[in-house]
Amino acid sequence: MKTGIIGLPQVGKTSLFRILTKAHLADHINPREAHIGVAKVPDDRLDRLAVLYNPKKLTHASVEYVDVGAIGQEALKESTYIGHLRQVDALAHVVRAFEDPAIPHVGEIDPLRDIKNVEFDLIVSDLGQIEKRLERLEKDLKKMKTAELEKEFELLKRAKAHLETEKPLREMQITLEDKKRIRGFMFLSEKPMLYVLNIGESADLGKELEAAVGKYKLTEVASRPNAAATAICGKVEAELSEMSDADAAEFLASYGLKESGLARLIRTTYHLLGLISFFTAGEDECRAWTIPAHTRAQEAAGAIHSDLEKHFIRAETIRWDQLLEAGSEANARAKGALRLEGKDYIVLDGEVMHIRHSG
Ligand SMILES: Nc1nc2c(ncn2[C@@H]2O[C@H](COP(=O)(O)OP(=O)(O)OP(=O)(O)O)[C@@H](O)[C@H]2O)c(=O)[nH]1
Ligand SMILES: [Mg+2]
Repeated sequence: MKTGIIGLPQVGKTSLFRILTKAHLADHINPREAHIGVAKVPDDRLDRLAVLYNPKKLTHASVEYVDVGAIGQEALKESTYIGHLRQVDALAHVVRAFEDPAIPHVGEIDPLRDIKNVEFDLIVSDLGQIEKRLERLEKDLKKMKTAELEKEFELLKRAKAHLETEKPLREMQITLEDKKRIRGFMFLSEKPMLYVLNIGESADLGKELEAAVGKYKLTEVASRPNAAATAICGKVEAELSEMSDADAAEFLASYGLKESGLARLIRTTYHLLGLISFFTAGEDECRAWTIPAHTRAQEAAGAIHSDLEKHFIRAETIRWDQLLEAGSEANARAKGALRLEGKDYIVLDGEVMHIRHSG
């Protein structure tokens, strides 16, 4: 699962990418080149399971981020730029809210205006693609009418009308079947969107971060379908990422923060992508596995290994906190807290599973 970091020039995209992925990029990187990196998904539940098992290896879930460079009508006409963006599953739009006269910005600090402008660029790009395809389809339909081509034609006409009202495709009502039909186009405005407000430093950062989405009037855009908003302070996060865990905790507390904005941002991305985690726990390894919400147990087993899916018999499962409460698997089993579930069981976020198989 990949998330593309987009935004206007000089809003803090690359800074965010560096701290998210702890990538040590060279100082003189080419801003027009895409950078790809992996971020660990912080998970307190897994950390606590690891305390119980003391495993040789601890593996968190991860999400990939791509820093594609500044967005704009021109950039969106470049095939490599748009190619990178099409590949991603979600977009994180970094919006500048920090004041700094030394760093240029298009006019006053106005996150909502920037959001509308970037949204508009995405819409224009999708419209261009749809218009081209519709022209082609019209010609093809004159030669030969098939039910599938007609359906695609109708759907694209509807998408075009929707975009012409300046609304992104992620807000269009669409059946699952139609969603599959247009998947191949990888429309930009269809991707789930996380707005990331990059706010300035302040003594009361904890409160400022909480209040930022409301303060910059993003509550409405963030409540739309397939969208969310979160705030970070890039400057503080950059300092945090250089510290030891103990120093970081003290630093966070001094700002009135419980966790880093980054941890929250990664988790929000994860949820926006419709992903959940289940765990496997043992003395060798404690590990988080990523699956889409509403996944059946048998398919979930496939996230670990395809053989486990093929030879699936049952899943032994328990919620992470129930396992911790029981103190050990043996205790949990004795208490009857360990359940045996079949292949159609819908796995829940935070369950610990053992897959029984005949492989
Ligand atoms: N004051 C302040 N400056 C920041 C913050 N985040 C980034 N900057 C500065 O803004 C400048 C641009 O940061 P980048 O992370 O390179 O921004 P970008 O969006 O990747 O820029 P382009 O790729 O050129 O579009 C740098 O000088 C950063 O140090 C912040 O939170 N506060
Ligand atoms: Mg950059």
